Amino acid sequence: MTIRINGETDALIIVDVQNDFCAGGSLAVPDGDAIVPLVNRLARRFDLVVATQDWHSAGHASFASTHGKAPFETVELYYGTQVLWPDHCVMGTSGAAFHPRLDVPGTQMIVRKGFHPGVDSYSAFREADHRTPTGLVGYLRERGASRLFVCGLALDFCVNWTALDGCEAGFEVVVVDDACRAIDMNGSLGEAKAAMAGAGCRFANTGDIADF
Ligand code: VGL
Ligand code: ZN
Repeated sequence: MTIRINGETDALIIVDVQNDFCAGGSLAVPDGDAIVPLVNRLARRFDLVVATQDWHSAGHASFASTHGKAPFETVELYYGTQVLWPDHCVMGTSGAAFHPRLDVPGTQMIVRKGFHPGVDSYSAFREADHRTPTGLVGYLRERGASRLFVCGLALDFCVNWTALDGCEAGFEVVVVDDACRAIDMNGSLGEAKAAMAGAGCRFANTGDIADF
């Protein structure tokens, strides 16, 4: 399979390549840093590049500490079951900054998400209440994008939700597998891949992209 990038209609979405999700971070994704060189190269192949930043208020509802619970326990919030995480990506902190070796100067739009204190937002498109939009669907449509390539962290959470919402919004979605890493807790990676495949997302590796 060789995929040719179309500068007019393809967009790259780089999900949450931030310090707290990389080695030494509070919610480090195993081997997360390994994708950075691939993401840097990928970004140079696209005319339209969007990056997301997990960007939580202090005391966020997705933090275990907020509920006096342990990380990776769950809690019921008004929109459903929420996995509880170590405090991470608090807005303005170094943990929320992009990885220092992420070198994607052509990025045109940065979407921050998860800043409402009471609701999480894994997806680049809408918050976990499945209602509140980030505005990214409109942005991409206005910019003429019809196919989205998604890479980043973590494959089973923010990449997954972004890919699913992208499909639902009517975009063709290609998940760039080798430019992602997963948290993989309690089978979450297998479930995420099945959900993405079921929704019509395609999977590719960077090597499948022409002239990569
Ligand atoms: C993420 C857990 C909590 C992610 C963000 O970027 O996949 N995971 N917040
Ligand atoms: Zn988060």
